[in-house]
Amino acid sequence: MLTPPQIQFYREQGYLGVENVYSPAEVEELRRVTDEFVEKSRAVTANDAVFDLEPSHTPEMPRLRRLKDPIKQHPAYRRAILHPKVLAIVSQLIGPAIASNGNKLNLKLANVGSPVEWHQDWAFYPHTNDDLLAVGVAMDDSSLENGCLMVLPGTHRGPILDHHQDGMFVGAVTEPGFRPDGAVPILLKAGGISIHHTRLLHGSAPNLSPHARRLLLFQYCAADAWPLLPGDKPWETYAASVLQGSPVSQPRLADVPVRLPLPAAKHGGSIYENQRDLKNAIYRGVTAKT
Ligand SMILES: O=C(O)CCC(=O)C(=O)O
Repeated sequence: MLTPPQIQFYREQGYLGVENVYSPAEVEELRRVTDEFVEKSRAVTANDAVFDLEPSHTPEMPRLRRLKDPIKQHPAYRRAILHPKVLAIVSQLIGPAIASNGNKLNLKLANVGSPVEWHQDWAFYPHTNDDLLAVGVAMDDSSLENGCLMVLPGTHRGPILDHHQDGMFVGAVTEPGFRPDGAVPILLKAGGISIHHTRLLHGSAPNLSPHARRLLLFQYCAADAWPLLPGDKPWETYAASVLQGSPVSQPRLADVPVRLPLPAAKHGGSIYENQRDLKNAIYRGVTAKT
């Protein structure tokens, strides 16, 4: 459980790192299962509903960039999103009735891991209130060298910046002159978690090191936060996403800033695909070995 100072830090700064949440055995299982998916990706030649590949991926040298919707791909990931310690921590921050509006595994494999340009998650999925956060499960020690998550403290209390380019959503901040000055890293040991508020500005550099940085990302939201852009079968999808507590049909409306991620990104799919055409990339030129 979080201490009152940790909760206060999260409320003020919009993020938190918590060590020793997953046991070494739990991390080991996640690594083993993930290695199996990297093996499977050898047979995959183009991005699909499950695999997102680094541009340099080949069958001989499989370079899986993201495993999409991991909780549907293997029970170990499903167990991880339902981890009692994590649900207890998340309950302290957004209340006991919790749904999930997404999950993914960003691999950032050694020497090739792609960067994630600066963005606010809320720009991708605005809801009726902003009691949403993302938990990152560190499957490896994460450091500046292997492309740990970087955040701009306190920005969850500020505006939602423009994520559009040439009139289309592009999945990254496009405000002229934006620089992530004052960014801080969330450094973690394997088994620790990062937590960031849905409106917090964050991004991460490419992995220039010989050490993988696999980060399992679980998005949690208060069960009374409803997406402003529901997908297919809105009730069924929502009800199935409730992890703790009961579904509610009376969303809570808060006074929150919203910019819709529309018109939709030219390259649909993962954030890496969305950000492909970004002109003012912060990490362009910071190249990893291939
Ligand atoms: O993998 C990372 O370092 C950042 C991930 C992220 O922000 C995202 O996928 O939305």
